[in-house]
Amino acid sequence: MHITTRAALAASLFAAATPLLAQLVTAGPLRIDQPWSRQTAPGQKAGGGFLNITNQGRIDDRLIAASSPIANEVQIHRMTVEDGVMKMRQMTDGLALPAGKTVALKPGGYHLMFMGLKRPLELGDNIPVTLRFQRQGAVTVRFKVRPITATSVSGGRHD
Ligand SMILES: [Cu+2]
Repeated sequence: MHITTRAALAASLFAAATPLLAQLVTAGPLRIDQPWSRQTAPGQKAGGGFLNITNQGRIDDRLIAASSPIANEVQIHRMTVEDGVMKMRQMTDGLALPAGKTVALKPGGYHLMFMGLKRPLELGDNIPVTLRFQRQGAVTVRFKVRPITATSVSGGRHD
């Protein structure tokens, strides 16, 4: 009984880990790791984008904008708790990428928001997204679409 359960658990962990092999892109001193998104329901107009960005250089950089053909607009967001309520805020000045540090964009924290989706994000899609950095310029990476159950963002809404 235990063995069966453990085998099933191992199998599900493996399945969950597989998409993480996705992609590593470097742009000068910037290393962009594991860009991913979540599948969306029909009619859903916004979706989240997640990735890790490591600045391996000695000079700070900044993610200042992003765009994608699948959305009218891609915004940089931050999840905050205000009066006990989770809210998402647009970071209009972009996201600082300090020298020597990794910044994680993940559910519940910083993330990209695909606003005005032109079609649903489907499992297995690789969405092209162009990231624009203050120093490094534009870099296009592909966001792998993972199952909606991959993680759960608890609450959060756009003002
Ligand atoms: Cu958001």
